Amino acid sequence: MAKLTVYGIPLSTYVRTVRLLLEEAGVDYTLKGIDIFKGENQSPEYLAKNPFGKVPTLEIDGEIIYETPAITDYLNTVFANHQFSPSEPMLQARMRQIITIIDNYLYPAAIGTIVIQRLIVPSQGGKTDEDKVKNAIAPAQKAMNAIDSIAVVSPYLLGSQVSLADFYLIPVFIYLSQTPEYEEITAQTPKLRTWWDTVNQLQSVKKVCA
Ligand SMILES: N[C@@H](CCC(=O)N[C@@H](CS)C(=O)NCC(=O)O)C(=O)O
Repeated sequence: MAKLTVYGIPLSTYVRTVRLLLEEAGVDYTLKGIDIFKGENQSPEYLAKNPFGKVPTLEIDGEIIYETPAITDYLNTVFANHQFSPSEPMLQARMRQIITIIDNYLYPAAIGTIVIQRLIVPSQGGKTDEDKVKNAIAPAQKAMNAIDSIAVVSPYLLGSQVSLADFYLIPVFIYLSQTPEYEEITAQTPKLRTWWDTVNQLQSVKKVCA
């Protein structure tokens, strides 16, 4: 049996993406805490595994994989027989499109700015930068609208089977839905609101994102 270790902080959206896949696939793994708020991701030991100091990193039987798309592709192939990616080429392209939209456009605005400013900065005694939040609303809305327009939502993003795209978007919704900007950002994405009502009931989501 392969020995899997996921390095990262349970609060990280990308760590949650990997853990959602592992939970849905029923794969045993160990979560080894790397606290990015305490700078543990910049220790020489961790940088030797992941030179960019990001979480997650996966260790499997002594091999190291970092970057979430590489980790999720590997796990989906080896442990899930590709069940988390649609076989139909157009749906596969839609899945890649959604993941790339999240990485490049949604995450920086929604998590990197709004969630950090609204939830993390005050929790550490700082003051929310309202201008940063205001300026991030339109880019977050644009990304959300783009995802809504290509998602199938029946009931998962690409149809009846949960996919890697769901594992990427769920952690973003978990945090964004706790901010006052959530209503405005999802005002024009009725499909994604319906999707969210379904996926936040999954046992894996309750376990990983609690
Ligand atoms: N491109 C990376 C991004 C991972 C990432 O940004 N992780 C964040 C936590 S959600 C992180 O490690 N932040 C710590 C830092 O930037 O110092 C991936 O796909 O795994």
